[in-house]
Amino acid sequence: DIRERTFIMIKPDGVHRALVGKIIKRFENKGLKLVALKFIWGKEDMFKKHYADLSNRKFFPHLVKYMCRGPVVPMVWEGLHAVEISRVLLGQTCSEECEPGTIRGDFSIQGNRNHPMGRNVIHGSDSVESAKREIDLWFTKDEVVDWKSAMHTWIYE
Ligand code: DAT
Ligand code: MG
Repeated sequence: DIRERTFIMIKPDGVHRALVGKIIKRFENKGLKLVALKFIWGKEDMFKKHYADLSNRKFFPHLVKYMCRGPVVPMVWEGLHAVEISRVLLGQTCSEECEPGTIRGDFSIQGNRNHPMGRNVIHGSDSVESAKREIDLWFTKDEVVDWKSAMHTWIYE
């Protein structure tokens, strides 16, 4: 589905480390299309909802606190298999195990199987269903823009 959408969020460490432009460029380079973006300092209750499926994990309060530590950049990107392709661009959850060439592999250092930790720069939806839920949580209908890129016919045949 070339209209598939995924929810991506640059985390507070990505913002503080001035990686916003570099990260956005990677999604643009791939051929994904930006359909929504904002710059906000997220509130605790939003991150509790966002990470609701992890709420019974021991690291949950730590994770929510980290996400509240600074501004974030929530975005929606659209394109063929956007969810899966974006997860590949991101790399694994654990930064130490990420391939170079991925966002987490290139821009973050700490985190292994035993201690995944939080400072992994970016969030990306793990399924089409969670993408829909996350997009609805962070954006109103009006904030997600339907448009056709001038490059469309040179990215898809
Ligand atoms: P991902 O962000 O790759 O989708 P996830 O949804 O399983 O990973 O977890 C959300 C975030 O929580 C992840 O980016 C880092 C943190 N995290 C995950 N597992 C953890 C753990 N066992 N200990 C500490 N932090 C963890
Ligand atoms: Mg996840």
